[in-house]
Amino acid sequence: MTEPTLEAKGKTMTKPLMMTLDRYLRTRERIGPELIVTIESVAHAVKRISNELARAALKGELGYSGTVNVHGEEVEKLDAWSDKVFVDAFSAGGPVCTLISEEMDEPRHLKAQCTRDSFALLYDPLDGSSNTDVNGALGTVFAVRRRKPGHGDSLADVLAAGTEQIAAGYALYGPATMLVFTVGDGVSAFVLDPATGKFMLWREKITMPPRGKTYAVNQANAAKWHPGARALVDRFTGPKDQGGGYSLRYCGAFVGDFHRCLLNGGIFLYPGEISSGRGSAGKLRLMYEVAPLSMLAEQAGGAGSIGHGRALEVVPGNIHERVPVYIGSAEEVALADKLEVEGRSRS
Ligand code: AHM
Ligand code: MG
Repeated sequence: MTEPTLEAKGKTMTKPLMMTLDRYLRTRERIGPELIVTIESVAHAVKRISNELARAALKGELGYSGTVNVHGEEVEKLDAWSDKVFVDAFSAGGPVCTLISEEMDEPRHLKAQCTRDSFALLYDPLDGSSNTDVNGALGTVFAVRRRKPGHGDSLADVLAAGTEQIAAGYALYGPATMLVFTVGDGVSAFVLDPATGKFMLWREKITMPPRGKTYAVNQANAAKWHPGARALVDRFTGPKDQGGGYSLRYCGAFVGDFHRCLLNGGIFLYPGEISSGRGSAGKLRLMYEVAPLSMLAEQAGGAGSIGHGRALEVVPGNIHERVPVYIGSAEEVALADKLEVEGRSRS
């Protein structure tokens, strides 16, 4: 008996485009030499992290490091290790002169690399790190911003709306390692070929379906949300003929849940908590989680919102600022804004 093909099982196959990341970067007019070096360094770091994750259990690298980060979260050994991979990749030269990481309290200034055309790299080295010990989905998120000449130690130029990002992307460490990014002219996705160690172009100009069939949220927190956020989820779980009939998909890694939305449509949300005592802050960080993925969402025809407006227009007060997030297909995100799920607590 012959094995049924994927097509015979009703799945669509996307043929890889057979172009290496190196070649792709050099054939895009929009990507200047500084940005090429920056994206290649991100790809190099991602490759190292991907290799390490594959062996981490055997090398005894799972579990906590024993320290707590700026967010009060226990740091996994692999969080700290992945952060160091980024620091190593960017400290050896290149156009990036400022590193801002989820794992570092303060920015790291690489003063020797400050030139007229230098960049800040903002990143979450290992997103979804509670999944490390259970071999679940993990990610890396990054964004590139241009630094103003003569900025010195001031961060004023970096603390700007997400519309100032010149590139943003993520890596997803799943069954395959993927690198997905935008430089402002559409979204491209690459797959790491483990046999050659090269990232190969898989898809470009990715379009997010305008509406999906799934929503992703940690529903166990529902009692702490604004009533508007609960109304949104009630809509998704209600009858199909009243806009419901959705399925719940939540993997515990923002990147993994966002990737599903990017390819299949739907929405990811992490609402603010009105009982937090800090207003409706949300959990996810604006500068290296929400803003980068919002740029990707918009570039693919989707949207990213803080519950009553475009996430890319939020001007951060500090590098680790948290915001509520509603991100994914345009229709579901517009519905969230219509229901004003965050009760306009920031305005
Ligand atoms: P992390 O960057 O420290 O891993 O935290 C962010 C993660 C997201 O990837 C994920 O969507 C969310 O936190 C899960 O949080 P929760 O466990 O509260 O559902
Ligand atoms: Mg994260």
